Amino acid sequence: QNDITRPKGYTVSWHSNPEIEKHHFGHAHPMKPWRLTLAKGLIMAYGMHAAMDTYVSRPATKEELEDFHSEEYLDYLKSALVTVPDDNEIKDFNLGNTDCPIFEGLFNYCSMYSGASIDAARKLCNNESDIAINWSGGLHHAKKAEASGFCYVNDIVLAIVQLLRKHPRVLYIDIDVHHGDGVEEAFWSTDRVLTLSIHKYDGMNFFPGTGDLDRTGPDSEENPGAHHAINVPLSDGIGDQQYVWLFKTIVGMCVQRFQPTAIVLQCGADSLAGDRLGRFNVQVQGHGACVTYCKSLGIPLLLVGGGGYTPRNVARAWAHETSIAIGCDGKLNPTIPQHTPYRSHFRHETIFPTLEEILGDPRGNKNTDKKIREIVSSITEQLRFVNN
Ligand code: TV1
Ligand code: CA
Ligand code: ZN
Repeated sequence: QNDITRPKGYTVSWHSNPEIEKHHFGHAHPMKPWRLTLAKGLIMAYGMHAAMDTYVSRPATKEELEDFHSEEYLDYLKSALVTVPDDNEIKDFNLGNTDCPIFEGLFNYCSMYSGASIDAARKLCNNESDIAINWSGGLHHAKKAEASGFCYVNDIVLAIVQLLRKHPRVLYIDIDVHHGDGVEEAFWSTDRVLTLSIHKYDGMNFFPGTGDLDRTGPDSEENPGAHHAINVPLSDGIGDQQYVWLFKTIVGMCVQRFQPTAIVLQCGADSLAGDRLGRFNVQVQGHGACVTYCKSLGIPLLLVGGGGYTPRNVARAWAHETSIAIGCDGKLNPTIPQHTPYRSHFRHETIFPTLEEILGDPRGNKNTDKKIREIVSSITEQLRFVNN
């Protein structure tokens, strides 16, 4: 049995609101907010909530949302009527297409997940929390006045804006399989935020089509943001060994050069093996090792969710990462990465997975060790220009 107690010497806060999970993007849309219900089911079945300060988050206010988004965009988002998605029509603010449909309660959904990230950031600022968690956040593609890739409001940007009130330097790390373009763009011209995204890159063949290795910040050396964007473009099929080595090596170098006073880790679970949209072969263990490494740095840490399109794998990853945050990983019975989730929490699934299905059909690894080393040397060169 599990006897889960509060971690000694530090505090973990969990920010969520059951309202968020009830929204639907529409039939066949890969983004399923009910994956959060699955994750919460596992976290609570293990008794992990007893080890955290749990907060029911509130919707972000208009003023808070305007810290990043334009008033016109927010007004439109609030008043947008449910429409039939139509890709051929060019819509205002990139809203109402197949990726970003207008659905029932859309504005409520956006303000709720954003409120949770803002609350989480404030807890870190007040020193009331050392690791703050919002699995409903992490929607990294949203722009100032534009929805993009299932993201409407950029809760990460809003949370970082809160952190910057107290923290001189914030390191943003993004392990979602997609490029964290919205966050990168928002802090493109500042040297107070170092953005690092690891993602699949294949030119315009993989969304959003940006994030090549040479995308390092504004071209002008006079611009303070120069060199403060780091991109790690990868090919299909990368596994735990290469991924975790890359993560620790690059994050280690970034922390040494940049000396962040707070870290935001976007834990998009679409980088896991077997994801419906992703192409990587990272396991729950490898994904979790990234969280373990960030925690070990002893810097205030904000964990947010993101992508993740095979719901049972998303739930297993975020439950496992919650256990890492509170320090009970490896002590759970059954251990999350190995066990097949039990029926009651997976009643939405019609087909029960075999172990092979959970681990993902072995995708051929297209990433050579040589290429991985080249990425590290290029970023080593880039970081010579970053100092604090
Ligand atoms: C409705 C129904 C929408 C089925 C979208 C996959 C669907 C996709 C769907 C889909 C899908 C994308 C593009 C093409 C841009 C478009 C949360 C016009 C089976 C953070 C967002 C990916 C990832 C967007 C978000 C991408 C995140 N892929 N079926 N749409 N062009 N959009 O390629 O980073 O995880 O796929
Ligand atoms: Ca990424
Ligand atoms: Zn993604």
